[in-house]
Amino acid sequence: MLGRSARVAAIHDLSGFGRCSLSVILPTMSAMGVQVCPVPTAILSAHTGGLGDVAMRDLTDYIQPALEHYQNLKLDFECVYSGFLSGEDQIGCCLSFFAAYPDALHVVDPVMGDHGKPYRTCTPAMRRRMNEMVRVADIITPNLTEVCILLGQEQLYGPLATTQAKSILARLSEMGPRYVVVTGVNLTAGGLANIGYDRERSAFWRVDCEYVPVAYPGTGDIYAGVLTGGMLTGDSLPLAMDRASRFVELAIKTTYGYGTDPRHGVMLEKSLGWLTRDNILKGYQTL
Ligand code: PXL
Repeated sequence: MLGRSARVAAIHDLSGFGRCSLSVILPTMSAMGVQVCPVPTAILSAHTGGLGDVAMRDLTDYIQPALEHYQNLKLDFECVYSGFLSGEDQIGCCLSFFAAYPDALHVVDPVMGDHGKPYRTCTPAMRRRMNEMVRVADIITPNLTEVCILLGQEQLYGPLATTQAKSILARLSEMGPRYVVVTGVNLTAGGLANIGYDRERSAFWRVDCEYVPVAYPGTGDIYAGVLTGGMLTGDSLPLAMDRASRFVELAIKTTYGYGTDPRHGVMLEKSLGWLTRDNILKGYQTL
Protein backbone atom coordinates (compact mmCIF):
# COMPACT_ATOMS: atom_id res chain seq x y z
CA MET A 1 0.00 0.00 0.00
CA LEU A 2 1.52 3.28 -1.16
CA GLY A 3 -0.29 5.51 1.37
CA ARG A 4 -0.54 8.33 -1.18
CA SER A 5 -1.60 8.81 -4.81
CA ALA A 6 0.60 7.30 -7.49
CA ARG A 7 2.98 10.00 -8.75
CA VAL A 8 3.87 10.55 -12.39
CA ALA A 9 6.61 12.67 -13.93
CA ALA A 10 4.97 13.75 -17.20
CA ILE A 11 7.58 14.93 -19.71
CA HIS A 12 5.50 16.67 -22.36
CA ASP A 13 4.98 20.15 -23.81
CA LEU A 14 2.61 22.74 -22.41
CA SER A 15 0.44 24.14 -25.20
CA GLY A 16 -1.64 27.07 -23.98
CA PHE A 17 -4.46 26.70 -26.49
CA GLY A 18 -5.87 23.73 -28.38
CA ARG A 19 -6.33 21.22 -25.58
CA CYS A 20 -3.41 18.86 -26.00
CA SER A 21 -0.33 17.57 -24.14
CA LEU A 22 0.05 18.72 -20.50
CA SER A 23 -3.14 20.81 -20.71
CA VAL A 24 -5.15 17.60 -21.04
CA ILE A 25 -2.90 15.16 -19.19
CA LEU A 26 -2.99 17.16 -15.95
CA PRO A 27 -6.79 17.26 -15.58
CA THR A 28 -7.49 13.72 -16.81
CA MET A 29 -4.93 11.92 -14.66
CA SER A 30 -5.74 14.13 -11.65
CA ALA A 31 -9.43 13.23 -12.02
CA MET A 32 -8.37 9.58 -11.87
CA GLY A 33 -6.60 10.14 -8.55
CA VAL A 34 -3.06 10.23 -9.90
CA GLN A 35 -0.62 13.00 -8.99
CA VAL A 36 0.90 14.52 -12.12
CA CYS A 37 4.20 16.40 -11.86
CA PRO A 38 4.62 18.20 -15.18
CA VAL A 39 8.08 18.40 -16.70
CA PRO A 40 7.50 20.73 -19.67
CA THR A 41 9.67 20.11 -22.74
CA ALA A 42 8.54 23.38 -24.33
CA ILE A 43 5.93 26.06 -23.84
CA LEU A 44 3.82 26.92 -26.86
CA SER A 45 1.01 29.41 -27.31
CA ALA A 46 -0.94 26.64 -29.10
CA HIS A 47 -0.37 23.25 -30.71
CA THR A 48 1.24 23.20 -34.12
CA GLY A 49 -1.79 21.76 -35.96
CA GLY A 50 -2.96 24.61 -38.16
CA LEU A 51 -3.35 27.58 -35.81
CA GLY A 52 -0.75 29.79 -37.51
CA ASP A 53 2.40 31.30 -36.03
CA VAL A 54 2.96 29.67 -32.69
CA ALA A 55 5.04 31.39 -29.98
CA MET A 56 7.39 28.81 -28.50
CA ARG A 57 10.08 28.57 -25.83
CA ASP A 58 12.17 25.44 -25.87
CA LEU A 59 12.96 23.99 -22.43
CA THR A 60 15.57 21.36 -23.31
CA ASP A 61 17.99 22.80 -20.74
CA TYR A 62 15.33 22.65 -18.01
CA ILE A 63 14.70 18.90 -17.93
CA GLN A 64 18.02 17.68 -16.47
CA PRO A 65 18.14 20.27 -13.61
CA ALA A 66 14.51 19.42 -12.77
CA LEU A 67 15.46 15.74 -12.54
CA GLU A 68 18.44 16.59 -10.31
CA HIS A 69 16.18 18.59 -8.00
CA TYR A 70 13.74 15.69 -7.67
CA GLN A 71 16.61 13.31 -6.92
CA ASN A 72 17.96 15.70 -4.27
CA LEU A 73 14.48 15.74 -2.74
CA LYS A 74 14.55 11.92 -2.83
CA LEU A 75 11.17 12.07 -4.55
CA ASP A 76 9.86 8.79 -5.85
CA PHE A 77 7.80 8.42 -9.01
CA GLU A 78 5.66 5.38 -9.75
CA CYS A 79 5.66 6.34 -13.42
CA VAL A 80 7.76 8.33 -15.87
CA TYR A 81 5.78 9.23 -18.96
CA SER A 82 7.19 10.93 -22.04
CA GLY A 83 5.19 12.56 -24.83
CA PHE A 84 5.80 15.40 -27.29
CA LEU A 85 9.47 16.35 -27.50
CA SER A 86 10.56 19.52 -29.28
CA GLY A 87 13.75 17.93 -30.67
CA GLU A 88 16.02 14.90 -30.56
CA ASP A 89 18.26 16.47 -27.87
CA GLN A 90 15.43 15.96 -25.41
CA ILE A 91 15.61 12.20 -25.84
CA GLY A 92 18.86 12.04 -23.83
CA CYS A 93 17.09 13.96 -21.00
CA CYS A 94 14.17 11.51 -21.06
CA LEU A 95 16.52 8.54 -21.01
CA SER A 96 18.19 10.02 -17.88
CA PHE A 97 14.75 10.34 -16.27
CA PHE A 98 13.87 6.73 -17.09
CA ALA A 99 17.28 5.53 -15.83
CA ALA A 100 16.90 7.50 -12.58
CA TYR A 101 13.64 5.66 -11.80
CA PRO A 102 14.24 2.09 -13.01
CA ASP A 103 11.34 0.64 -11.01
CA ALA A 104 8.80 3.17 -12.25
CA LEU A 105 6.37 2.27 -15.02
CA HIS A 106 8.03 3.67 -18.16
CA VAL A 107 5.44 4.98 -20.60
CA VAL A 108 6.58 6.29 -23.97
CA ASP A 109 4.06 7.96 -26.25
CA PRO A 110 6.28 8.34 -29.32
CA VAL A 111 4.62 11.55 -30.59
CA MET A 112 6.02 11.90 -34.14
CA GLY A 113 3.12 12.23 -36.56
CA ASP A 114 -0.48 11.52 -37.47
CA HIS A 115 -2.69 10.77 -40.48
CA GLY A 116 0.25 9.30 -42.41
CA LYS A 117 2.41 12.43 -42.01
CA PRO A 118 5.38 13.01 -39.70
CA TYR A 119 5.38 16.23 -37.62
CA ARG A 120 8.04 18.88 -38.34
CA THR A 121 9.88 17.78 -35.18
CA CYS A 122 10.31 14.25 -36.58
CA THR A 123 13.85 14.50 -37.97
CA PRO A 124 15.87 11.41 -38.98
CA ALA A 125 17.78 11.73 -35.66
CA MET A 126 14.48 11.89 -33.73
CA ARG A 127 13.32 8.70 -35.47
CA ARG A 128 16.55 6.90 -34.64
CA ARG A 129 16.68 8.01 -31.04
CA MET A 130 12.99 7.37 -30.40
CA ASN A 131 13.85 3.69 -30.82
CA GLU A 132 16.21 4.02 -27.81
CA MET A 133 13.23 5.25 -25.78
CA VAL A 134 11.09 2.37 -26.97
CA ARG A 135 13.83 -0.03 -25.82
CA VAL A 136 13.49 1.12 -22.19
CA ALA A 137 9.69 1.49 -22.24
CA ASP A 138 7.20 -0.79 -20.47
CA ILE A 139 4.28 0.63 -22.47
CA ILE A 140 4.21 2.44 -25.81
CA THR A 141 1.14 4.08 -27.35
CA PRO A 142 1.86 4.94 -31.00
CA ASN A 143 -0.80 5.69 -33.60
CA LEU A 144 -0.48 3.86 -36.93
CA THR A 145 1.63 6.66 -38.48
CA GLU A 146 4.09 6.39 -35.59
CA VAL A 147 4.09 2.58 -35.82
CA CYS A 148 5.37 2.81 -39.39
CA ILE A 149 8.03 5.37 -38.41
CA LEU A 150 9.20 3.15 -35.52
CA LEU A 151 9.31 0.04 -37.70
CA GLY A 152 11.05 1.98 -40.50
CA GLN A 153 8.47 0.97 -43.05
CA GLU A 154 6.19 2.66 -45.58
CA GLN A 155 3.04 4.24 -44.18
CA LEU A 156 0.10 1.83 -44.06
CA TYR A 157 -3.18 2.94 -45.56
CA GLY A 158 -6.33 0.88 -45.65
CA PRO A 159 -7.63 -1.65 -43.17
CA LEU A 160 -5.38 -4.24 -41.51
CA ALA A 161 -6.06 -7.95 -41.37
CA THR A 162 -5.99 -9.44 -37.86
CA THR A 163 -2.74 -11.32 -38.59
CA GLN A 164 -1.10 -8.10 -39.81
CA ALA A 165 -2.28 -6.21 -36.71
CA LYS A 166 -0.92 -8.92 -34.40
CA SER A 167 2.39 -9.00 -36.26
CA ILE A 168 2.81 -5.21 -35.85
CA LEU A 169 2.10 -5.43 -32.12
CA ALA A 170 4.52 -8.31 -31.61
CA ARG A 171 7.30 -6.65 -33.66
CA LEU A 172 7.00 -3.46 -31.64
CA SER A 173 7.06 -5.42 -28.40
CA GLU A 174 10.25 -7.20 -29.53
CA MET A 175 11.87 -3.73 -29.60
CA GLY A 176 11.46 -3.58 -25.80
CA PRO A 177 8.08 -2.84 -24.23
CA ARG A 178 6.01 -5.53 -22.57
CA TYR A 179 2.81 -3.67 -23.47
CA VAL A 180 2.07 -2.16 -26.90
CA VAL A 181 -1.11 -0.22 -27.60
CA VAL A 182 -1.80 1.12 -31.10
CA THR A 183 -4.57 3.66 -31.52
CA GLY A 184 -6.87 4.33 -34.45
CA VAL A 185 -6.50 1.11 -36.43
CA ASN A 186 -8.98 0.14 -39.13
CA LEU A 187 -9.45 -3.62 -39.11
CA THR A 188 -10.75 -5.66 -42.03
CA ALA A 189 -12.59 -7.69 -39.40
CA GLY A 190 -14.77 -4.63 -38.77
CA GLY A 191 -14.25 -0.97 -38.06
CA LEU A 192 -12.06 1.29 -36.07
CA ALA A 193 -10.31 -0.07 -32.98
CA ASN A 194 -7.54 0.47 -30.49
CA ILE A 195 -5.46 -2.68 -30.25
CA GLY A 196 -3.05 -3.92 -27.61
CA TYR A 197 -0.60 -6.66 -26.72
CA ASP A 198 0.78 -7.96 -23.44
CA ARG A 199 3.89 -9.98 -24.28
CA GLU A 200 4.16 -11.71 -20.89
CA ARG A 201 0.63 -13.05 -21.22
CA SER A 202 0.82 -13.52 -25.02
CA ALA A 203 -2.54 -11.73 -25.06
CA PHE A 204 -3.86 -9.57 -27.92
CA TRP A 205 -6.76 -7.19 -27.28
CA ARG A 206 -9.05 -4.90 -29.22
CA VAL A 207 -11.47 -2.22 -28.15
CA ASP A 208 -13.81 -1.04 -30.91
CA CYS A 209 -14.50 2.67 -31.29
CA GLU A 210 -17.31 4.56 -32.93
CA TYR A 211 -16.14 6.50 -35.99
CA VAL A 212 -16.78 10.24 -35.90
CA PRO A 213 -15.87 12.12 -39.09
CA VAL A 214 -13.70 14.80 -37.45
CA ALA A 215 -10.12 14.65 -36.11
CA TYR A 216 -9.27 16.66 -33.00
CA PRO A 217 -5.73 17.36 -31.80
CA GLY A 218 -4.78 16.02 -28.40
CA THR A 219 -6.95 12.90 -28.43
CA GLY A 220 -3.84 10.69 -28.57
CA ASP A 221 -2.48 12.52 -25.52
CA ILE A 222 -5.76 12.05 -23.64
CA TYR A 223 -5.85 8.38 -24.58
CA ALA A 224 -2.28 7.80 -23.36
CA GLY A 225 -2.95 9.76 -20.15
CA VAL A 226 -6.10 7.82 -19.25
CA LEU A 227 -4.51 4.49 -20.21
CA THR A 228 -1.56 5.28 -17.94
CA GLY A 229 -3.87 6.49 -15.16
CA GLY A 230 -5.77 3.20 -15.38
CA MET A 231 -2.62 1.08 -15.26
CA LEU A 232 -1.48 3.03 -12.17
CA THR A 233 -4.78 2.58 -10.34
CA GLY A 234 -5.22 -1.16 -10.75
CA ASP A 235 -6.63 -1.69 -14.26
CA SER A 236 -5.54 -4.66 -16.35
CA LEU A 237 -4.29 -3.67 -19.82
CA PRO A 238 -7.62 -4.35 -21.59
CA LEU A 239 -9.54 -2.54 -18.87
CA ALA A 240 -7.26 0.50 -19.14
CA MET A 241 -7.62 0.40 -22.95
CA ASP A 242 -11.40 0.21 -22.59
CA ARG A 243 -11.46 3.13 -20.12
CA ALA A 244 -9.25 5.30 -22.34
CA SER A 245 -11.24 4.45 -25.48
CA ARG A 246 -14.60 5.15 -23.83
CA PHE A 247 -13.41 8.47 -22.44
CA VAL A 248 -11.90 9.70 -25.72
CA GLU A 249 -15.07 8.62 -27.54
CA LEU A 250 -17.21 10.53 -25.04
CA ALA A 251 -15.08 13.68 -25.37
CA ILE A 252 -15.13 13.48 -29.19
CA LYS A 253 -18.88 12.87 -29.45
CA THR A 254 -19.65 15.64 -26.96
CA THR A 255 -17.52 18.07 -28.94
CA TYR A 256 -18.85 16.96 -32.33
CA GLY A 257 -22.36 17.68 -31.12
CA TYR A 258 -21.45 21.32 -30.52
CA GLY A 259 -19.75 21.68 -33.92
CA THR A 260 -16.83 23.72 -32.59
CA ASP A 261 -13.68 24.35 -34.63
CA PRO A 262 -11.79 21.02 -34.58
CA ARG A 263 -8.46 22.84 -34.13
CA HIS A 264 -9.66 23.92 -30.68
CA GLY A 265 -9.57 20.31 -29.47
CA VAL A 266 -12.16 18.33 -27.53
CA MET A 267 -14.40 19.94 -24.91
CA LEU A 268 -12.70 18.18 -22.04
CA GLU A 269 -14.40 20.35 -19.42
CA LYS A 270 -17.77 18.81 -20.33
CA SER A 271 -16.54 15.20 -20.14
CA LEU A 272 -14.07 15.14 -17.27
CA GLY A 273 -16.63 14.09 -14.62
CA TRP A 274 -16.87 10.64 -16.24
CA LEU A 275 -13.35 9.84 -15.09
CA THR A 276 -14.23 10.34 -11.44
CA ARG A 277 -17.00 7.70 -11.59
CA ASP A 278 -16.75 3.99 -10.97
CA ASN A 279 -17.69 2.92 -14.52
CA ILE A 280 -18.42 -0.68 -15.40
CA LEU A 281 -16.32 -1.55 -18.44
CA LYS A 282 -16.67 -4.70 -20.48
CA GLY A 283 -16.16 -3.56 -24.04
CA TYR A 284 -12.79 -5.18 -24.69
CA GLN A 285 -12.36 -8.31 -26.76
CA THR A 286 -9.49 -10.56 -27.73
CA LEU A 287 -7.96 -9.72 -31.08
O1 PXL B 1 -1.14 16.13 -29.50
C1 PXL B 1 0.15 16.03 -29.98
C2 PXL B 1 0.85 17.35 -29.92
C3 PXL B 1 1.47 17.73 -28.75
N1 PXL B 1 2.12 18.90 -28.64
C4 PXL B 1 2.17 19.76 -29.67
C5 PXL B 1 1.54 19.46 -30.88
C6 PXL B 1 0.87 18.21 -31.00
C7 PXL B 1 0.21 17.88 -32.25
O2 PXL B 1 0.06 18.65 -33.16
O3 PXL B 1 1.58 20.34 -31.87
C8 PXL B 1 2.88 21.06 -29.51
